[in-house]
Amino acid sequence: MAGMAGVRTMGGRHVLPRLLVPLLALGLTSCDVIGNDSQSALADAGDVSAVAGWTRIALTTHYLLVVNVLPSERMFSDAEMKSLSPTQGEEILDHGVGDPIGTGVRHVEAHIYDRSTGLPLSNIKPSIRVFNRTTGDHVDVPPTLMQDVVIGSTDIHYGNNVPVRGASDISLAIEVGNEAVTVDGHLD
Ligand SMILES: [Cu+2]
Repeated sequence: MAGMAGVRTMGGRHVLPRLLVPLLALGLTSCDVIGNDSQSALADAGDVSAVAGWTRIALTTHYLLVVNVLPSERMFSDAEMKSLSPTQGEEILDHGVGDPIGTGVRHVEAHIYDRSTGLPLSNIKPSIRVFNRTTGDHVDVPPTLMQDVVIGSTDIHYGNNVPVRGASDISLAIEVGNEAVTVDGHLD
């Protein structure tokens, strides 16, 4: 797992939430999707699902979403947090499922912010579905509430590990209440 630390940093994932306040201050009012491809330079490292990832930002009427597709990440239960004291991965906060990591598995997650307060939400149940436009398949992402074991509560978000093969164009459909948004991307 140590080799993945650099990938996470290169993906810029941990920087994005800090940009949210200035983004909101700019008064973004449309539903434009701002793409920010962050394909890793480590793409020759073998399993592409372990090195590629990207981020999208999207707006609905009431919510701002930061959506990430990342290499699979281990998700730890309360008991595992205590017994293992992990230094990398995600802490499960709602006793939800944490599906296994592995080859061909991606970590799909959505940080969902209330546009009126700028605060991340942790009391909702979004639905997250991955459509693979290349294969025609789709998979539902169990919306487990979690946070990075190092960053903590400022990283609070929903998602899970799900199998999504490489060499695919995908769409992520996310619903929060009766508001929905779709973001698109490619996985090598
Ligand atoms: Cu996550």
